[in-house]
Amino acid sequence: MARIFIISNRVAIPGAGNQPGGLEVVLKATLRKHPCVWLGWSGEVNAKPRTRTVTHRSNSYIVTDLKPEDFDEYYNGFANRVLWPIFHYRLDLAEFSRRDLSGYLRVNEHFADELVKVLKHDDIVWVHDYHLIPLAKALRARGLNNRIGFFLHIPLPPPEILTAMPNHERLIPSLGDYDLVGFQTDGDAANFARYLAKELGAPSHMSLRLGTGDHAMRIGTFPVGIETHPFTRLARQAVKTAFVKQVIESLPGTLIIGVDRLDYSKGITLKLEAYERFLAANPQWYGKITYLQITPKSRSAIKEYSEMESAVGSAAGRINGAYSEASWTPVRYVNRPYSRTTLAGLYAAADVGLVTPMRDGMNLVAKEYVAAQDPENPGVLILSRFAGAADEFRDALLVNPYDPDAVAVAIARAVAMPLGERKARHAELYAALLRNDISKWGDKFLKALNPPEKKDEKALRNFAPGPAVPEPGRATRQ
Ligand code: GDG
Repeated sequence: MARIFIISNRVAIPGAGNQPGGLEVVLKATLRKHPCVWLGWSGEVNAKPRTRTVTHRSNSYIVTDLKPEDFDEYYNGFANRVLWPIFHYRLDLAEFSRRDLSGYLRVNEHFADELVKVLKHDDIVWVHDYHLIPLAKALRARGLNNRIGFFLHIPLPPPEILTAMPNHERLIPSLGDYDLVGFQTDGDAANFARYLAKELGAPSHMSLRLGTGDHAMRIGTFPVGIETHPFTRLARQAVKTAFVKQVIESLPGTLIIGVDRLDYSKGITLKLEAYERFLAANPQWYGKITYLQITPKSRSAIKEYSEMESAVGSAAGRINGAYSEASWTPVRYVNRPYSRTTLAGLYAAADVGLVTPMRDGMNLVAKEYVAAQDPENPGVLILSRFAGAADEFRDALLVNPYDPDAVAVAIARAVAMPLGERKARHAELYAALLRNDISKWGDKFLKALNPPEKKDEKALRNFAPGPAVPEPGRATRQ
């Protein structure tokens, strides 16, 4: 049987104390169902990099170290100072350097070297995320003819933004070396198709020839989800644990929860500003409401992230300075991670889930919040229209995160929403969760990547083609 190779920047080895993040959550079901080999960076930086293999149940984990210059140029540099901001529509934060780009390409070559040592001809390769865009090209250059798929977890901006990235013409077309390129939303897929049409003249039925092999590249939409029922069960249990009970008892009254990695894409300071405006306009809530913001640190070595840490801390301090009483703290800002069980319990206890990223590929926190609610007395989800999840969650209170006044109004509406409306909205949101349960996601992608005969087109969700947008078809490389 063909083995499945998962390739991503970081590898979440079970029990190794990994940092929280969406990738681990979405791959869990695939790793449980199929024997997989997961290859990526160990998280260690070494002048003399080592590669090692760990086995856990039926899966193997191959992890390789990065050299100090690779860590600077590939990870902190091109991936997180160029691709992350630009793909999140933040051209203003991008800092391009040729040195970082060559570090990025070098690490992709290194991953390809490690892979060719272990790949067999019929293995299926599934590459994840923006760190590894040119990996298929590097593998094809080494003569590999395997099925190789790519899934982008973050948004893909329109060509008007993407083409402002220096050397985009070197990088983006290299996606043509994959057999299948998957996106979170139809909008992201359409942006890619528009890029291909504008920059490479791809005609509407994608007869475009890209790359060097004889593979065909197709585009599909595969929105990620969560394990809905297990998360609901976890939340039911979690509210009964001593720690969650203790936290909830210390937060009397109405509870608003936000859970975001410390990242500028998540819009945390604007969210605090919205809450501040809600407080200013609604004195009847003084002493009766708490906003708990859980924000584990991430990428602290990058300047924008350490600056954000102090900006978020001082916004929380400003609100507490202005509104606190001896008996009431309006914002509780926690800068550390919690266990998944604790998170589930806190979601369940919260009356409002406040999820307002300025741009997000999907946003699993929004999905976890909905899964954790008691259907007989559910909380209200306030969701940014710029999160991928907004495509499926039409029954959330959708907001523009750039407009703190509007978000403040949505908070006021959420905390006063009658039970009947809360139940009706929650039922729709829960049904949407089940439609895209993560247990089906990996299989959908893998089936589309490696179709039994020619039934592959059916496994792809169509995206709405706009003008000059090619339909999802085949692009053959010469
Ligand atoms: C990327 C894309 C896309 C957060 N704090 C803690 C913790 N978390 C968990 C959450 C959730 C996950 O991390 C975060 O997922 P998101 O989807 O919200 O965001 P990213 O990490 O930016 O993920 C995103 C995702 O990939 C999947 O494709 O949705 O758009 O940016 O599961 O619960 N987990 C624990 N403690 C914490 O303190 N245990």
